[in-house]
Amino acid sequence: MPSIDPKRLLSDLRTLRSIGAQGIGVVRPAFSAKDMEARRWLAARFEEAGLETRIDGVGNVLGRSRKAGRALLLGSHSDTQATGGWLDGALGVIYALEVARALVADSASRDLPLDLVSFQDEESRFLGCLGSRSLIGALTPEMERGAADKDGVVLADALAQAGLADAPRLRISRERYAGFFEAHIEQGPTLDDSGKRIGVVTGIVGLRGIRFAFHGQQNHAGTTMMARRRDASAALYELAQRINQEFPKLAAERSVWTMGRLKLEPNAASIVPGYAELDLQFRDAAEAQLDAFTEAAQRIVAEMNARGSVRIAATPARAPIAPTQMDDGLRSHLEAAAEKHAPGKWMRLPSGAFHDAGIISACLPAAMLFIPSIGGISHDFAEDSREEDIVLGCQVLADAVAACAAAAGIRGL
Ligand code: HGY
Ligand code: MN
Ligand code: MN
Repeated sequence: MPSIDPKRLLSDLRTLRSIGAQGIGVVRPAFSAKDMEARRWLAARFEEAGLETRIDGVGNVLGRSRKAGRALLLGSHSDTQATGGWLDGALGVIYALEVARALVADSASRDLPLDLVSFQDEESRFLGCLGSRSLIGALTPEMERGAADKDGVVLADALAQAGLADAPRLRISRERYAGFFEAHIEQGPTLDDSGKRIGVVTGIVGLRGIRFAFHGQQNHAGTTMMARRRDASAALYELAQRINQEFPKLAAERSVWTMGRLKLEPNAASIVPGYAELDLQFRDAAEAQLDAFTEAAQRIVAEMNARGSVRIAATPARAPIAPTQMDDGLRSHLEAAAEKHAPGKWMRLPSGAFHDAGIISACLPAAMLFIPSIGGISHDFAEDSREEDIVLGCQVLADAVAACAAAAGIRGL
């Protein structure tokens, strides 16, 4: 079986971390200068590993094996949240690189065609999983036209700014790949709390976002009596309160919802806000549960609008992501490798975070491996994992990929 090189793995993870580093965290938002610098660095590493590599028209880095025949695809994303941890996405991209190098170094797997990818904008600066959607042909012109970041920068300008506007966009095909593996930090507490070292993902949550716009009347905070007000902020707080009262009655075991972004205009202490915005995001493993939350939110808005003082408009805040199940066949190779390298120290679990594997699974069989996040922290500079778990996870992935290729009759030529 192939053996990974722990020193090389950790060294490349640390080098990637240094591109966009801010203290212990990383700031490498999609299409930023640091993001593109990291993508060029990755492309050079993929080329060194013998792959024919391109950065495509939406910023995906795709390294294709020069060996003929069906292949396996491995990877994750290298863009980060605005306050990103050093491993979210980066772990899976560097694992893919290290697994490819380990397999080439092993006579039994030397000729296996492995393609590597770093997807673009998984973190939804413009559009969640933009790159993986593009690679499977699921990025529509309508989605692109409406895509803008929180500062109002539109996607087309970011593409031009990154020098990608004229680069061809790549597509992956079902015919070429027997499957896709993504390794990722868990980003939650389940593995860490249970003392497990490897997670094999059963399914990935779906997600929807609604943006509520509140249209009221700006006015003086001292002379405008309460009965005369059309206070956009008061309507926002009421809607948020009602969601926090009604959603728990509907929620399933792992349902979550977040109202992490709001805007008040003009955002001044002595002015009754005339305009406000609130973003609601909710997630669950079942489409029907997401429907129930959507209907409840729409009902609350209709009831509040019937009162007529502040007009509320609800629009999709982002492209939805459907819940997905991972492929049993690919999963079985991850489970066997986990049992070999971490007997009794692995578990099956659902993913509360969404991932590119959820998008790719519409086109290819997909499977995910998790390593523990210390304290379950992620999307925060403090995100971290134990070095021994980082090394173990990469070896488990290498074994699983080699076993999957053998089982799928992938030999390369
Ligand atoms: O939000 C997520 O689930 C992912 O980490 N972007
Ligand atoms: Mn991620
Ligand atoms: Mn993330």
